[in-house]
Amino acid sequence: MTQHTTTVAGVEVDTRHWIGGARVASAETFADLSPIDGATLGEIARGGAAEAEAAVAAAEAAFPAWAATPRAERARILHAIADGVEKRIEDLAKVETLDNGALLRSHRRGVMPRVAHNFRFFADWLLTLGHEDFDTRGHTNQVSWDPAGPCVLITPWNAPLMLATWKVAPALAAGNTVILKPAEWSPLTASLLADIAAEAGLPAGVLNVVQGYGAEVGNALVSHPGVRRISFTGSVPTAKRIAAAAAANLTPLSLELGGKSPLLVFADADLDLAADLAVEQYDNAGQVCLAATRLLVESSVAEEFTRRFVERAEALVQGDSRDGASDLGPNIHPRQLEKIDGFVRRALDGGARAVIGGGPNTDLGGLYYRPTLLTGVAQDSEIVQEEVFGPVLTLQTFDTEAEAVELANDTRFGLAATLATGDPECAERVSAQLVAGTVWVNCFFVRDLQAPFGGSRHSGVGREGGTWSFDFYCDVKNTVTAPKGWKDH
Ligand code: TXE
Repeated sequence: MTQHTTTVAGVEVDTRHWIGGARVASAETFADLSPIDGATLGEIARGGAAEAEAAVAAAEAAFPAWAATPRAERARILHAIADGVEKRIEDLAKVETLDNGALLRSHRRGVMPRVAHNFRFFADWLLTLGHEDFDTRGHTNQVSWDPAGPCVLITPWNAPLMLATWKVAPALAAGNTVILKPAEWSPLTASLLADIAAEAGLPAGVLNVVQGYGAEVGNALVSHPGVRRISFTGSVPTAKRIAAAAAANLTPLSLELGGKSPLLVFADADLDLAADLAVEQYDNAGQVCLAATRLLVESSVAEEFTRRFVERAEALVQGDSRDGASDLGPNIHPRQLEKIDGFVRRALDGGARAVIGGGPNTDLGGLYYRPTLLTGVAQDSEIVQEEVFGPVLTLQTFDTEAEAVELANDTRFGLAATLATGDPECAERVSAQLVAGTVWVNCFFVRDLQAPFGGSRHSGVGREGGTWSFDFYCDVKNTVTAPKGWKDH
């Protein structure tokens, strides 16, 4: 008989879908492996067209009542979900760590509290959304934020619950119903979220979770005409497939894709800070869309910057993500490790030099890749142009501000950029010329949920965060009312 639950780090996780307030099995399953030691964590339901159909039907059925639920009540339930997340931080952190291999200490201290905050933030923001009223020749214009309908949210494996709830929370707050399809390499915490939401009193069918492969259930969901919004975080090729499917139904979509972001280090920068910022780019074993993987350093300080960077990078401890001493865990999957190593091998064959790293960590075995810094790389080379999504940075030098900007902007991406400089005017000038959704000056990863978030060019379409999220997840309507007694046109 098929097992419907699995126990991971002492936590019971249901491996079936969550559709219309009930657990639903599939005839087929797929194995979910831990990147830490390759152990099978569970056999997960492998959804297809039938499960997609059922989930959209459940979301459509639940929509009218949830959309009509007063905002204060929706906000109350979202806060109750946040309470549930906070109560289960330890469970969520342990399960996520085994499932995607990111550090247990960051899941505990940073990520899971932030998951709860995602719900609290959008619950509170919902209550601030006013009606925008204005007058046209005595007529009142009233702009309202109407819920759009069922939303399909497709999420990746690098920060599974964080990225899922960053979409789920505003979609629900806005009065929509949701079908969440987590990545097949990290499906577990989405299932726990379904439990938490149900316990918090979220009505059946308002949040549905379907498991399975992108090309199967994912494709069926994004192609469904009943879906009113699609929000996706993942790779560029998949985004193009989703956009093509959405086009058939004119479904509005928001795409948050990869990057090849620069860190510009100017000669007047605090070089210790710059080196700290650069080493931070190895976080989550480099599997961060925002990572500034191209270090662009002013020639006059390149040698000293490199010395300080290498000192810090060599002090990083690589090991089991559950160990509090580890700074860097494994990469997610054997395929991802192969992909990372392929990029590095081709760069080395093409004449690049590995200042540090340059291959898998053979002392540890498994999926650990050594933090790598490559120099001697050409601007038009693959390693400078393509997202590696592993602990691999390149270093190039520049001599003028204009050259720095030119190099920074010369990829097809435009997600983020980081500047290290002691000159606020330089920061202002350079920031104004960069193509990026977010620019950080002398800092990195500081992120407020009310700020717009997203990328330009191939890094994405649209912005989410604060009002931008409600813009996307709502059908904004203008109602024009004539004054009393008005007869003429
Ligand atoms: O991503 P995919 P993959 C980048 C990163 C990484 C590369 C490949 O460079 O190396 O993408 O990762 C679902 N219809 N990023 O292959 O395919 C899939 O099931 C509907 C950057 O894992 O984009 C999963 O849930 N859904 C990134 C999700 O899409 C489909 C984070 C992401 O998978 C689908 C992750 C389809 N046809 C990877 N095909 C970031 N922006 O942070 C797949 N999916």
